Amino acid sequence: VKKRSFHFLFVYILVFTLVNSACSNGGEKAATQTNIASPSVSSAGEASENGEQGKESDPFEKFDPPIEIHVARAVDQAWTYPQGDSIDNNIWYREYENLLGIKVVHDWTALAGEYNRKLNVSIASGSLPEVFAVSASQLKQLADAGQLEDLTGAYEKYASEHTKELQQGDGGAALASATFNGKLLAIPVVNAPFFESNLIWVRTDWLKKLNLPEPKTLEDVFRIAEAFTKQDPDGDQKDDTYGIALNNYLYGPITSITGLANAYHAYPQTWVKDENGKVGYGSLQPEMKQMLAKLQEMYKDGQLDKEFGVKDSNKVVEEIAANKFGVAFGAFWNPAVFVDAVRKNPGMEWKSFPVYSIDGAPSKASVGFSASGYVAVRKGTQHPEAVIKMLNLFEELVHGSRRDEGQFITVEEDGNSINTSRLAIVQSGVSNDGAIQSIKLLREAVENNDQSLLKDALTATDFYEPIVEYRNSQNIENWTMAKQYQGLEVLLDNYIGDRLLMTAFGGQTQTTTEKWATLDKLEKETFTKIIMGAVSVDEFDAFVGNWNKLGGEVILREINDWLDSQK
Ligand SMILES: [Ca+2]
Repeated sequence: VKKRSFHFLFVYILVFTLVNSACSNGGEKAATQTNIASPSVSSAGEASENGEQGKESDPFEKFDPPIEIHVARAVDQAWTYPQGDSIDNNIWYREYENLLGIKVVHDWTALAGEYNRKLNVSIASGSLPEVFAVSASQLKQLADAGQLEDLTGAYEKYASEHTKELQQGDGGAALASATFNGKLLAIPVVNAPFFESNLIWVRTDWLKKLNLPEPKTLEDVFRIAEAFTKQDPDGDQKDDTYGIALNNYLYGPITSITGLANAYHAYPQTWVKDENGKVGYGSLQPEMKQMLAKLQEMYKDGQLDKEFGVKDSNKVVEEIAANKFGVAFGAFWNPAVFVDAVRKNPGMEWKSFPVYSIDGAPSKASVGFSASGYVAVRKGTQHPEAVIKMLNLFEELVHGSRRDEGQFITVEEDGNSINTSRLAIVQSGVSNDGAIQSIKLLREAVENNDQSLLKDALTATDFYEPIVEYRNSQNIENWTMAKQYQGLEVLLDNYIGDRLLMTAFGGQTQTTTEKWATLDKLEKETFTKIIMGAVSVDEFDAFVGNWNKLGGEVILREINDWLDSQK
């Protein structure tokens, strides 16, 4: 059951382990620039529509005679292959050759943990392969050095309509992040940060017990947290429950403070653009201070666990199972971590609500960037369009009309499920628009009791049966998926359009690499001390100054310079 509940995440996240691992040099932060258009791409679309190129190009046009493409790639020792296959000879490479006339040649492969170091050696020695995965910072470095092929023309000419739709389903932010001085210098691996939005999860069985209505405002949520602390919602006549569950990491998808910050219009751990287009750091916003003051007040009143500062999210989840908490801010998929608690405590029930705002102005959900990595092409490569064709093929076989779950995504062999989609050289995901469209189709299918309405859904199709079954039988086996779906509906009804605040930058600058660990520690330690009342709320102002002094100011300058270079 657990495996199944996470399957949804697999589909749109774990497929990209390859490229992700290639760019996780210290964990590049993900982010977006919602209001930076992609000039090259949008003007490109117009040009081809106007028939500038004459006739339409075939996105799958086969190279004749066949060509060789020299690639570098990250592999993992834990990967398994269908009988007879290998990293050098697999279903994707054969399809590239048969359908597209592209023969893949490995210049080198490296274990995922070694890939970045090895690529940096290739960059330094001027011996780049033709096609390779890069992180945002490697992309910037190579772009500055003029070592990358301009893919603008190849993308205009060969990207299929389907590919373009998927690539631009985030408003164009991912493509813009791969565009320097109007030139598209890499293919972004897009994903849907839409799914990261924090919701308010509430134990509705406790609401019933205390005769409280479901929350409709943030004030209601605070009242509920107080009642859950003081009115013995678990009925054991002991003062042993708290309001809101928090963990010592403060952020993340489970028992996080991000949702509450969003309620105050604060966007911690996010690069936020101001009205002049300059990027600032959301954790420094004055609204953050107000939110921390509220948490300090709740802590003082016994509504937060006195020891949250030493408990990680696993520990907090255990305590949820021990009936300690009835409110938590977290992602739509949190039922996957609550389900063990529900099994242990028959009658425990959770429901998600949108993050209501402190002042009536609609809250926004702050989320990460829509590109998690990039595939680049060395300058001078004879056929840069090969990567576009390989991308078209991936989108077609994994997210398109030729979707082939049993061959190009996973292969079942001897009772084992073998991931084959990760073997593709160019991969990408479903972006926000595609994800949102899929949930709309899912809702239509569920409401009409008609599975055929799922038709073109790119994600979420796994949800249909468990939701319907849960409605019929209330079986715990389907609880997780049914409750996640309830969360997805809240996302759909609240966090689309301008209520989704994607971080404005997804890269890592020189100073981020050097100073981020220090700055992040300073942030979390200060905020934890404020919440616990160990220091005054005004310590926040000193923190802002220190953060800037210890490297933050330099990082913000670097980010703004970087973004300026992409206009
Ligand atoms: Ca109690």
